[in-house]
Amino acid sequence: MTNHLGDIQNSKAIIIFGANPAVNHPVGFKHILKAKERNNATLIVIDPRYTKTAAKADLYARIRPGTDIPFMYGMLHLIFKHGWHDESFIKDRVFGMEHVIKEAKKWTPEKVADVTGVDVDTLIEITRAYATSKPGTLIWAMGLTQHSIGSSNTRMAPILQLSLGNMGKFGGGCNILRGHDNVQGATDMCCLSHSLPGYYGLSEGSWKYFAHNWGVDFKWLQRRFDTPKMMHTKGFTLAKWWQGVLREEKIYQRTPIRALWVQGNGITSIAQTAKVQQALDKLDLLVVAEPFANEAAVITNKKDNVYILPTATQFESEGSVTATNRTAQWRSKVVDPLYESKTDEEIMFAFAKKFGFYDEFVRGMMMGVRNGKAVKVKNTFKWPEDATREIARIIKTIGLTGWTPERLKRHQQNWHMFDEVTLKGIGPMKGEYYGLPWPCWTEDHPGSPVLYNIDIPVMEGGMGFRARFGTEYKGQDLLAGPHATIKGAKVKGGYPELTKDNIEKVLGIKLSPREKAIMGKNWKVDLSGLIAKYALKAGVAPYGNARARAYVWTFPDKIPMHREPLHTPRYDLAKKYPTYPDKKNHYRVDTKYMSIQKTDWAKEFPIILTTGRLVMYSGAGIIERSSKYLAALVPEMFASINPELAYKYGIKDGDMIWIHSPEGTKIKVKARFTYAVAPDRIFLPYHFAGIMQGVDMSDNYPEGTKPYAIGESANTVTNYGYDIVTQIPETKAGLVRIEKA
Ligand SMILES: Nc1nc2c(c(=O)[nH]1)N[C@H]1C(S)=C(S)[C@@H](COP(=O)(O)OP(=O)(O)OC[C@H]3O[C@@H](n4cnc5c(=O)[nH]c(N)nc54)[C@H](O)[C@@H]3O)O[C@H]1N2
Ligand SMILES: Nc1nc2c(c(=O)[nH]1)N[C@H]1C(S)=C(S)[C@@H](COP(=O)(O)OP(=O)(O)OC[C@H]3O[C@@H](n4cnc5c(=O)[nH]c(N)nc54)[C@H](O)[C@@H]3O)O[C@H]1N2
Ligand SMILES: [Mo]
Repeated sequence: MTNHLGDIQNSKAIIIFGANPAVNHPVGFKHILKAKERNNATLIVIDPRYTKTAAKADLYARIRPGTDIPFMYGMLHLIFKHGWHDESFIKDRVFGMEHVIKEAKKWTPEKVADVTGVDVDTLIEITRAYATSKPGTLIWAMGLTQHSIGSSNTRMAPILQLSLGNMGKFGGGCNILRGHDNVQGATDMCCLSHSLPGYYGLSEGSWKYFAHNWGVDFKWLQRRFDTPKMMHTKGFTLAKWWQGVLREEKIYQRTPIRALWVQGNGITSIAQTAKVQQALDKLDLLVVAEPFANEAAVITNKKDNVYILPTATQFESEGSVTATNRTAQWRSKVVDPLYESKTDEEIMFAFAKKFGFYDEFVRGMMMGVRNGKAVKVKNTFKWPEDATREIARIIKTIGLTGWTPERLKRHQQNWHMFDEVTLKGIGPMKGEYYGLPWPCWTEDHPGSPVLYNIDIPVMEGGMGFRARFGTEYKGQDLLAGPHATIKGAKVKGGYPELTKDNIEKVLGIKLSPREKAIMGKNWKVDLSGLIAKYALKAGVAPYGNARARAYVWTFPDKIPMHREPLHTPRYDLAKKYPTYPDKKNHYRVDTKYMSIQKTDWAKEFPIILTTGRLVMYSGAGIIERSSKYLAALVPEMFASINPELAYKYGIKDGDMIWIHSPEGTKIKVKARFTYAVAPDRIFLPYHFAGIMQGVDMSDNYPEGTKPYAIGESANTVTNYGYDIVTQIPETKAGLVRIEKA
């Protein structure tokens, strides 16, 4: 999120692509409703389904899944044609918009209507309403990301905002509504397979920075890997770990995956559940550390070496968590862990002890900084405070230096002393923003509630775009133009990211020999804190002030391009807008694109499948299905189906139907009539598990753990397909065939 939920109350227009906050973020949705009521904001919803969010919208477009890029190009076509764009913003703060303008010219409203299914008048009406009411905020969530072109979608939306000058503005920005409690924190800590915490890459330099900060020998870290090269190689992702076991597609590591340790994932939430089941069966060892009876252990027929470790919940543990808008919250324990359950950290510590690396695992929490170097400063640690201190000490990239446990606890104790729209502190909290939204550059910095805002000083949360990719590309300036000076900054216009070598020149200062001796190489690894200190003194952010890149020379598509889903109902369009060639070694496994799309699947599987969420269930659903009261609200798995489509197949409301996927898998679920979905598509919630392709797995639940509701998993029939950059599964745009059961 570049802005935050309260800030949406400053918006004059709100456009939502592929998110259903009325259901999935009902508390946050109140800010959107307030913007409507108090600010007379126009609410626009783009969704293949008429959702509860759409029901509150002024304008709604029923888009075909996977065609948001054409829709947004259609908007840009009109924006540039009518001169609704922000010329000076683009000139000073954007790189490569001319390439986008060229592509947008091709997307006439008629062409967009053909591809997206949204009629010309609706596109025009939506574009005019959005482009002429500023500031406008753009919201998205899983409807944009869960596609083979998900990463292009997530570039396209900011480009739309950049064209209108809506970035770095109160009431503007891209507000991506995140998922789980603390999912932003989990991402920031990089519970991911291709980066270190804080988005530091896998280069030797990054590993050495962490080795130094953890007080461990780099060589020791290197020896944890099969070969030194593997240390710099992306790992498997959650989306396709099972291919590491099954190896039906070529994998790029010496040995297959033989053990799976699950700590906080439902497993049936992963696409290709039938393959997941096969992989689980084939494992040597399966461990789930869980508060509930994780259905990974239920859908497998594996009879030995399956362990369920009772794990405490968030209410039985303490520490900092990060909210969707980059703010930190301190959370206190409500009760001690119940029965024999242990907290997540206790389990991890026990694991580290058993495998002989406990000392290395915890040493980072006993380190501090002396003379710009990380050194061991004590012999014991205090959980969780010292974990938070370790994070604050190391993570410069996103500016977590200011997140000390003491500050976070003060915010927790003063919840009532902050304004909900500005996040500004009142009384004892004056001068700080609630939750110290990152970047929070130093212990004196108040946090940054709205990213990339150059209209306020850096000491009040201002900054430009990060100068991450050098100062120029093929002779063109990548730094911000002369009119994009951050308010109050000593440095005019754009400037590069600060390093030990350039800081004196860029800021016009003179460092003492001692300062030079203790300063880190650049702002990302400067443990001395001097770079941040001098940057703030000069009124600039340490990471530079550059142009946002609309054109990215390192990506598969330099500007976002429409590519049809792998399983498209419009085979004619797949010829015109083909997917990528198959990709070798995509997170250690060959991944199919064109070899899937070359078949006209729609002939046999003519119905579009999209999946998503219900308000009373979450994720894989085991938590809520274990509650008698919540399970009673939706006791059975179902498919939302338009009566007109159902009629064609002789299906009545409440009938059981089989849904078949191109993968050869099938599920048996109840048909539920609704006009929310169009007659060419069905919708499945993905919160059920416990029944696999018609087979009831009830006997596999350990005694007393069977939830009140079980059902087929939607992911048994979601289609094969993965994003070209992130590998997120294409669970929002597939094809199926249905029949009456
Ligand atoms: N009650 C509840 N709340 C939750 C969760 C939950 O499971 N239950 N999960 C949490 C998590 S982890 C997350 S990530 C968030 C997700 O929050 P959302 O992204 O809002 O969740 P979804 O319902 O999966 O998808 C949103 C919408 O995208 C639409 N959509 C599908 N395909 C497309 C497309 O191609 N284009 C467009 N424009 N729209 C499309 C769907 O019809 C759906 O209405 O919710 C969080 N909140
Ligand atoms: N078809 C389809 N599939 C999807 C999606 C979709 O829209 N459509 N959405 C995707 C998205 S965005 C997401 S985020 C995933 C979500 O999918 P999951 O990550 O599987 O979501 P949850 O069911 O919330 O899983 C969390 C698990 O952690 C356990 N747990 C809860 N608290 C704790 C704790 O404190 N410690 C430990 N160790 N465990 C705990 C819960 O019991 C639960 O089993 O699903 C993805 N899958
Ligand atoms: Mo999510």
